[in-house]
Amino acid sequence: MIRAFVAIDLPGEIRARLVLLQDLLPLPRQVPEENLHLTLAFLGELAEPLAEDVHHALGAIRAAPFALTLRGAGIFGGAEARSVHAGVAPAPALDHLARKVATAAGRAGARPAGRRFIPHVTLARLRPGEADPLRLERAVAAAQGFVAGPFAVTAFVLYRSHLGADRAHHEELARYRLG
Ligand code: 2AM
Repeated sequence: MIRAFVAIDLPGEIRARLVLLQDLLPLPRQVPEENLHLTLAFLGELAEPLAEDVHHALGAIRAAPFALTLRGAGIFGGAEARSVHAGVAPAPALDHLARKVATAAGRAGARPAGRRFIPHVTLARLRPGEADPLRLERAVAAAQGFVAGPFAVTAFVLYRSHLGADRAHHEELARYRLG
């Protein structure tokens, strides 16, 4: 089985900015720089023939390149913070691409996670009770001025996630060019 997701990988200079943002926040641990990405769809565990079908469906997507800007920061999970992320400035082209990816993967037979698409780049995942909520909220509020980009999105990627003891390894399976 292949644990798969579709994402936009980020240019090196954008990742470097995200690392600076991570360092400004009181995070018990950080998503490693090489794992920073913007998820378009999480596909879960796919049998290999299905992964092959999904690959062909993703390859048939036609969309133009677009510009993206990362902006601000946020917390998922409310009072019980689960993760901290960088936000994304509104980008209809990104929403369209995420929809096309979910539709293509769904038609190929995968079941993309049905949760609403809230574009973000996860900076840290937290264990229950690990974060000092007030301190974290203050730091995230102080980071609202964060901006990185705009940068050009010219491709999206099908990744295989290998879960490690303390960090995941994301293997690029295929890259699909836009335009
Ligand atoms: P996240 O950044 O919000 O955690 C690889 O695991 C990617 O798929 C992550 O970026 C993760 O999003 C996303 N993802 C979405 N739903 C998921 C799920 N149910 N389990 C694991 N990862 C999920």
